[in-house]
Amino acid sequence: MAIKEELQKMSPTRRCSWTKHKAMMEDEGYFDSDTNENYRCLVKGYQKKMGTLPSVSSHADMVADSKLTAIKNEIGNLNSTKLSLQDQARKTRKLIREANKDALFIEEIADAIRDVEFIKPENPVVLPDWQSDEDNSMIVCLSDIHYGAHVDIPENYYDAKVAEFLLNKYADKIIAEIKKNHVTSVDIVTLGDIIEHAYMRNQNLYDSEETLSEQIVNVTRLIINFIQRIREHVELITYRAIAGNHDRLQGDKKSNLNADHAVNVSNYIIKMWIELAGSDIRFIDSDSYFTDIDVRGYRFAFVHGDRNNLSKKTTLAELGELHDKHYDAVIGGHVHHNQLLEVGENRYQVTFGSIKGIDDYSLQLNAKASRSQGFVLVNENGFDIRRVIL
Ligand SMILES: [Mn+2]
Repeated sequence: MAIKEELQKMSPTRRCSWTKHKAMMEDEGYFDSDTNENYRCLVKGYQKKMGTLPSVSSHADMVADSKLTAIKNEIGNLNSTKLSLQDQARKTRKLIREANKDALFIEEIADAIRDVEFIKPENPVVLPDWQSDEDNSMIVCLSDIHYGAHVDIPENYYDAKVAEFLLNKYADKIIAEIKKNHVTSVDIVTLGDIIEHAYMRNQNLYDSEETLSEQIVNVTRLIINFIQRIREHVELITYRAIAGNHDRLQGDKKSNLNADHAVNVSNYIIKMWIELAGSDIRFIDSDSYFTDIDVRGYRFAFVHGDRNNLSKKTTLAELGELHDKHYDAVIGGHVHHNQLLEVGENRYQVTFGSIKGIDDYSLQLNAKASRSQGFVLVNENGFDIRRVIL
């Protein structure tokens, strides 16, 4: 009504221009509900009244969230491309480094071998004791030498010289048992941690005396002396060795190749010594972290003890299941103290002590224990697990 009156008041030219203007607005969709600001405000006002209009802040969040997601996706795409490139570059660098490191390491080992004088093997005939009908077999365990460690605390002193002295003392005690028990064959089993290894824990860095290569070569020289010392009293001798956690050449347990450990290198040196120097010791190949021996109908399994918990009563049964054998005993080291656990009828889980003895680390753990090693005497009537205090 008001519009009609207004139009009639207008001059004819003005009336014409207004009508044209209205027509233009219609063409541009001014009165369309989708693009009409007034109409939109009307709808919003209604939504607000009904309580269905999102609040200002949550509306802003909705917009920001979708943008953020998009940005995140974009950055994510960029990043993953960048990371895979970086990863590849890192892997390549690592390969080059490792190849050089391996070559260096082999050279270092060769140098260390040149510097060390190995004992000349002798293979004497050992006559049996005619006075006795008894004859026994023996398994001699050698565990946790931690060669290269330097311990200087009120409770213990340990270094390379002490290691040599203790290994000789252990050999002599074994020889006394060999004579007493008329032992005619000996299986020597090294149970791991032959070296301290400089790179494992920060503390070990300060407690180590020699380089890694020197540690491996020098402890191998002592092991060879130990074997030869016993060989002078028994003709039939085998040697085998498994690795411990300290023998791993890389600190990281997961990244480690299975055969990448000091015992592997040591075993090669011992095999070379047997072959090149002419010893009649029999070297027995075994897995890196497990070996077993059958002696006169009894079966013994050997682990270091870091991967198998010898205090857990089911470990012997589990190893038997895994290797499909009935084991009479499983023997390990690692914990640096002597323990004998009967887990079935005449079935045992055993840990022998260490050559190294108490150190700062065991004091921190409140795990003091004496130096000890051990052996098993076996004959047709049974077996006897014994420790040797050093
Ligand atoms: Mn150890």
